[in-house]
Amino acid sequence: MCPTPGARCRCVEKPARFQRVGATQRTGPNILRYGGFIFWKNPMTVLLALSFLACKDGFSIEDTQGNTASENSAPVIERISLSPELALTADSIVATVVSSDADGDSLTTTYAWSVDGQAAGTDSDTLAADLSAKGQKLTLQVTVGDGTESVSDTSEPLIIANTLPVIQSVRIGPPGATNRDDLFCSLPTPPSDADQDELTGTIVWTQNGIEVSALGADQVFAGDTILALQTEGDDVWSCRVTISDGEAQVTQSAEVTLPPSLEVLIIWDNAGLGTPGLVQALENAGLNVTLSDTDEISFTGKNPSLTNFDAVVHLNGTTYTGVMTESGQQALVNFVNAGGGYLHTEWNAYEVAANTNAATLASIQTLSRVSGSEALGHDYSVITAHPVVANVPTNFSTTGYCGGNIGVAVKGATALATEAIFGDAVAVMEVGAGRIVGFAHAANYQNEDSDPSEYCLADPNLLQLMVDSVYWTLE
Ligand SMILES: [Ca+2]
Ligand SMILES: [Ca+2]
Ligand SMILES: [Ca+2]
Repeated sequence: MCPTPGARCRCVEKPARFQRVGATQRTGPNILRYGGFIFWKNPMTVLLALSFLACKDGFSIEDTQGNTASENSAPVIERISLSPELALTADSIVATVVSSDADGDSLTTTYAWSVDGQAAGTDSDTLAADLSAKGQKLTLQVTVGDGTESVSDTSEPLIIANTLPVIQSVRIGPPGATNRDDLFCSLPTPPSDADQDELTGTIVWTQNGIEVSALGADQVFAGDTILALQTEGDDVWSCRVTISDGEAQVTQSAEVTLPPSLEVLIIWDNAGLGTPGLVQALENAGLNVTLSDTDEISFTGKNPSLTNFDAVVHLNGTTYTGVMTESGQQALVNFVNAGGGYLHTEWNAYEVAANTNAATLASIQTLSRVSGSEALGHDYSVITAHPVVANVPTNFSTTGYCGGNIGVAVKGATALATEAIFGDAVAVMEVGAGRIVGFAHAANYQNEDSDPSEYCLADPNLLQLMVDSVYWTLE
């Protein structure tokens, strides 16, 4: 309005300091309506006309005495945006407000957040993360004032989205697992969810890329076990854990490659009788077992070659009638000196004592001979703590026929167990880089007419001793 009623008024440019930043040159009429400068002669016309006089931005009404009107332009809220656009439970929400004032007035902004329609009580451009959670709807009402007038506007609603569960890591243990170990898949840190959603999960094992079920415990959060009997040397095992919060799921895997199985050669006295049971026991313990091409008497060191074997089990029971070839004996001695494992049974001591042709074999025998024995049932006692005897009772009896050597451990060997008739019945010795375990029992001797349940090699404690012996020789 004209500051002096009835006076002549016009629109004049405001002093530059009041203009909006960015205003440059203004051209054209300064009057918003009725363009051009206006002088009014008729007072009635002036009054009527002045009620319509409005100046463009940056111009104010001034009368001919230089008095200016106090007309205010209200601030304008141009934009309210909330970020992040994909907001999660753990996010603080930040508002960006763009507002302006045609008069260049300094502006104050106030904020009123609401969460699901309830005032959040925060007058700040930031809503703290703990004031909102998954699924809640946020709006922000902004009020901008220029000291004279204020205007309000409300943001578009923002709904807090689901946060994925978190799996920190998946692990397969134990460290350095072999095919003798149960494999255990676990989450060292429990899975979490920022929304506190209830979590469910699955574990899927694959063996060389093929899905298999665990035979052990099946608890995603407590861990899942694959039993050693399900594993083989060179296996690649993968454990894939999937955790769901009901809306979305995450997956993480661990993988382990088992070392090759150890290779064991059985040089047999009889490939039947108790030998298949021994093969089975060794294989169940994770060993790869090969039978020699011939019986032990005919073993030459080339049927087969020992090159690819980690350990040799030498059964010399029913074949007491002959001594292994000299080249076979020498191959075994070389094998042990080079670090191979060697298990021998009787009648090695008998042949060494009775036959000069067995002289080469003598250097890898742990027992000397006084006499021999044939009996049904034997009573063993562990006398020295050792890995070889760690998994059998301190005292145990066998019920089958185990003919055997009566004697004592040779110089340099350590007796681990005795038997009531045999004397020293299990003895260990290290030769060169190799390890030897000798047994007084005579493998398949005396079993040709036995019921299979009476085979010496059917005895579970003797089989356990032989399995543990193979592993000890290869530690
Ligand atoms: Ca203003
Ligand atoms: Ca969630
Ligand atoms: Ca023999």
